[in-house]
This record gives sequence, C-alpha cells and structure tokens, in this order.
Amino acid sequence: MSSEIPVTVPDIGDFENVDVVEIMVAVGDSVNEEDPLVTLESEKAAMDIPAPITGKIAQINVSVGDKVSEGSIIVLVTTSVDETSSAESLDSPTLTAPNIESQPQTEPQTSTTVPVPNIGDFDKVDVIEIFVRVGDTISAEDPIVTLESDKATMDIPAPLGGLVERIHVTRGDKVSEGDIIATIAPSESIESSKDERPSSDKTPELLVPEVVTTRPASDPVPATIANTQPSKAYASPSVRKFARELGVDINLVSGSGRKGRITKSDVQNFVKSAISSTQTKTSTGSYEFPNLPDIDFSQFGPIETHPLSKIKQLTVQNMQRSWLTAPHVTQFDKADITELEEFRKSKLGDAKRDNIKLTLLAFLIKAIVVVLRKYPDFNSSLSPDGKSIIRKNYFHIGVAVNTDRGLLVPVIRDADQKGLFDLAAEVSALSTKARERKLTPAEMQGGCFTISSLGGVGGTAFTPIINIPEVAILGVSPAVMKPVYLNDEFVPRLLLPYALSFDHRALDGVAGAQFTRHLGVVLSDIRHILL
Ligand code: CAO
Repeated sequence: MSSEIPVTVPDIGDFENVDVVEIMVAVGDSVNEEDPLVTLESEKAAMDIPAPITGKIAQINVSVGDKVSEGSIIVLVTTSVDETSSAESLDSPTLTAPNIESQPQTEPQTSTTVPVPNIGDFDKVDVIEIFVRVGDTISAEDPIVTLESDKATMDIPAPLGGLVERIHVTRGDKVSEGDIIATIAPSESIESSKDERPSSDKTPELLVPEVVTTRPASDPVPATIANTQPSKAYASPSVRKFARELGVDINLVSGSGRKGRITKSDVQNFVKSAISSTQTKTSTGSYEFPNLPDIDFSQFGPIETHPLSKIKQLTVQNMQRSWLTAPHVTQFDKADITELEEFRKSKLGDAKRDNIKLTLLAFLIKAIVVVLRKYPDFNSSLSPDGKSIIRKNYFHIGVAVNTDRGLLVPVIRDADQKGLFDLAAEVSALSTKARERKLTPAEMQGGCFTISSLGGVGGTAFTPIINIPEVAILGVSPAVMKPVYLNDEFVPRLLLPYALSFDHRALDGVAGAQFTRHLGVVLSDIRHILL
C-alpha cells in the first residue's frame, strides 16, 4: 500500500516569502531521503530543501519564481506504508537558514569575526568546502564555506565585504553555532593597507566575477577567459556537491538558470559534452600533443618565475584550445576610410557634448553587423559533433579589451539595434568596467563575433585567434595615410588595414575573401550601414 506525504518548507529561520529558484525533481522521479527537492533563495542565503523520506514524486506544488514560507507544501511524495511509518518517526526536514539578520550589517572600523549562524538543530556539522583564501577581497553575501549535516548542505555567506584576514577552519572540521569561521577586515582598512603597500607587492586578485564565455551551456570548455575564483560560481550547495562528486570544476560550468545560476542539468550537460568531445577526438583519430619538456632554465643563466594572473592562466588554455581546435585561415584587406574619418571628426563635437568618445570602433561594429547580415555563416557556431552549423539571428559583438590582468571580451548585445553614439558609449563603459574589474559574467557571454582592435596601439597587421565557439574574428590595425593611384594620379587616402581569421572547418577561403571585401566596401562608404 502507498500513501502521499506532503513535504513542506521547514523552519527556515526568520525568512518569509523566499524565492523558489530551482526545482531538482520531476513528477515520477524516485527520490531518496535527503535528496534535494528544491532550492530556495532569500536575499541573504541559498538553501536546499531535502526529501525527508524515500519515495516517488507524485506532485510538485511550486514553480520556479514562486515565493514560499515555512509550512508551504513543496511536493507530494508517494511512499510505501512501511516507509511512511518510519517517516512519521522522522522530524520534517528541519533545515534552518543561516540567521543572517543577527550578523553585523554595517562595516565596522575593526576586523570582524564571522561565526557560524543559527543553523537550526544541527551541531558539529562538517565543513566541506572553503571558498575564500587569506588575502581575498570579498563582498557581503559571498559564500565563505559550505557546511553539511546529515540532512542538508548550506553556504555561510559573508555578512560584510572586506579582506579575508584569517580562516579559522579547514575542510573536514566540525563546527557548531557560534564557532568562528573567518575574520574579515572591513573595506576601509583594505583601502588604507593598499595605500601603504609597496608597488612591488602582489595585490590579491579581486573576486569580481569575470567570466568571458560565448559558449552554449553545454560547451565543455570556457570559450575564452575566465576567472576561476571558486567562490563566484552561482550554484546551490547540492549542485556544488554534485559537481564535486563528478570531479567537475563548477567554475567552468555555464549557468542556464535565472541570473546565471548553475543547475544540476548544467553540470550533467557539461559532463556529457566533455565525454562526447573526448569520444569525437578518439573516433577522429586525433593524436595527443606531447607535453612541453620541463626545462630547468637556471642551468643556462639567472631566471625569475612570476605566477600568471588567473585570467592569463585561462588565456593560456583557451588560446591553445582555439588554436588546436579551429584550423585558422587569415585573410587580409584594407578599407579606404578617408570619408568615414572626415565624418567621424565632424561628429566629435556632438559626441563630446554627450560625453562620448567616438572612435573608429563604433563604426567597425556597425559595419560588421552589415557584413554579418550578408554572410550569416560568419554569425554562427559549429555544433560540437561538427555535423551542423548553428546560425544566430542576433548580433552580439565582442570587443577585446586589454587590461592589466590580461585580455577580456565584453559583449555589446544587439549591436544591430544601436546607433553609433550608443555603441561608442557602450564600448567605453564596458572597457572601463573591464579595467576596473567590474564586468559581470553576463556582460561577457553570448558573443557572436569578436573585434580585436590594436588601432590605438600600433603595428601594420596581425593574425587574431578565434574566440571559439565563434567562427571568426576581426583584427584591426592603425589606419595610415598612403598614396593611392586614382584617376591617373596618386592621391593621399587614409587606409585601414584589417585581418579576418576564420575557422576553415565552418567557412571556406572564398567566403573569407568576400567577407573582408564587403567590409571594405561598407567602411569606404558608410551609407551602406543604412541599407
Ligand atoms: N587607426 C587609427 N587610429 C585609431 C584606430 C585605428 N584603427 N583605432 C583607434 N584609433 C585611435 C582612436 O581614435 C583614439 O584616438 P584619440 O585618442 O586621438 O581619440 C586612440 O586611437 C586610442 O583609442 P582607444 O584604444 O582608446 O579606443 P578604441 O575605441 O579604438 O579601442 C579598446 C577601445 C577597448 C578596444 C582598446 O582600448 C583596447 O583595449 N585595445 C586592445 C585590444 C587588444 O588587446 N587586442 C589584441 C588581442 S590579440 O588578438
């Protein structure tokens, strides 16, 4: 005999009307006691509500986005009578959300110790993950550690932003309410300690989430540069645990949930893609590249070893991945931008009045959209199995930005719908954010095509590396005044050199030459932008 047991939201501390942000089960699923059913998220904490009994999901009473409070019914679980009777002897799930309200909300002048908040009836729970390191700069609400009892896992967030001065626990420790986890120095002391720091001192990397990725959620690898600081992946404790069990670095997984939250299926897709790409590799008979020999250069003379920033470390991986995955062809061309430049200069005053720096880049973005419309295969990605091409009916253009920590690629969304001034303002705002470490992951996702401009830097030509899974990238060099033979005489014209690197798996050489030539036509007469 079976019966249906309603599972309700347990005592979640002082929180009411908290959001349901993820539902991990479907009707018909078999669940074991303690399997997470849903994730709830208040302004201050995320928590999983586990199944109190083993059984089958008969009904789901909530949807993502619903607001629930203690006692709200989440699901009905069908269970056998035997299980019911044993379930009745169990308490309903008693997960208590961290009582954040009791923690300091304002930044004091002195360091603050962070204790384990009220975690309900639990005592001596395991510290299973530590997200911060001494010297890290964190924001209020960043998770510091994950605790796991036999009934629930929960993240303990920072009650205030600041510098992590000390971590009082290690993985595997058992903690109870009131035990000190970490000591945080408030932001003001960071500022003053920064001022005192000698310039040669290594500044700890800020924990601003910076993930440059244009890949679909299923892509096994970040397309380009990501900051893998562990505390920034937006995932519930159970999803983190699930990723850990599979050996997946959660920071490499793209979140498809609300606000970029990583769901269990994102982790599953990540693993599936990783497996299928390995299988593709094997089945196509590709070979392993030999590792670089580890040479002791000090035998030849004095050396210094400097660790790379996280972004640069990921650049190493991503550049190599792109270079080895996509057979690059680079097509060079030039555009006569004499008239464009005159027009740009005539608009500088108007732009300045609006506080906008109108550089060539805004025109390039606009022109690229026109050319992508004409040659849509450049606005696409290859499917991982190489059997289809996925055309994008939107125009999100990435712009490579040089920062002191490495290259970042913020994305201008829907560039086709924006005017020159808007594009110029957005480039300027995003590049400032990139340099100030304030870009969000969302601002670096979803790009279709990248422009890398060294026009303000120098050189005559370069061969950019494709930001896979995109299939092409434009590299732009400084425009130069040159004599051009026109109507039987040499006349000075401003020529813009550029190079298009494209993935020869997706595009052939004729297409590359047509693309670059049409770009030249559009830039030489920007009235084409209107067509
Ligand atoms: N030819 C001649 N002059 C150019 C030019 C070009 N192709 N492109 C830009 N300029 C000029 C600008 O008009 C500006 O002139 P003023 O200072 O007189 O106004 C000057 O060069 C500096 O421009 P900028 O770099 O500040 O602005 P931008 O909009 O051209 O570029 C950005 C913005 C973010 C792309 C750039 O600052 C940057 O970071 N570039 C480096 C990208 C990079 O590292 N790429 C290499 C990646 S390897 O594939």
